[in-house]
Amino acid sequence: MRTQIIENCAYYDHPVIADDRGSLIALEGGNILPFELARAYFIFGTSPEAQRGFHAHKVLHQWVVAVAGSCVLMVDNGRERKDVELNSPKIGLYAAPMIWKEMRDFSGDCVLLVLASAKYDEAEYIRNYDDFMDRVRAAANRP
Ligand code: T46
Repeated sequence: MRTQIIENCAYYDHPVIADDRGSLIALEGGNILPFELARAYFIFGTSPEAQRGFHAHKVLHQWVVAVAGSCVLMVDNGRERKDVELNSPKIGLYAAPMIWKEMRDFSGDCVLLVLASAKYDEAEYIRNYDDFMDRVRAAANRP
């Protein structure tokens, strides 16, 4: 099931394959994920005071899963912003390009898995919020 959070950002229930041995979730590029998978990374060992993110991506699509523990992810498309608690491996948050993200309130056991549509490219990040908003406004004014 898809639940829209804000425009261009939604969370999805993962299909869970469960039997008496436990559960398995498979995420395939172009099938469950609305992009082909080029990179996976994960964030762990975060302190409860840590804040991460504070950027948007020009072209990158991402799928974010708290495979263990929990954290709060703030998503902002330049028109609206919302806090989402990620606290289950059964939920994936999809963020299209041009979503500003901030992460906080990590539990000590949090492992945040991120699946991405391209390899790491620092030039593709927008790390300044005013720059992000300028780009949002420019896109809105484009015919
Ligand atoms: C995002 C959120 C959810 C690499 O060398 N390769 C990589 O693939 C990544 C993701 C990062 N790095 C380097 C770049 C920095 O020197 O690792 C360092 C920490 O990265 P950053 O400060 O961007 O980490 P976060 O947690 O603020 O943001 C990360 C991702 O960068 C970002 O794309 O959406 O997680």
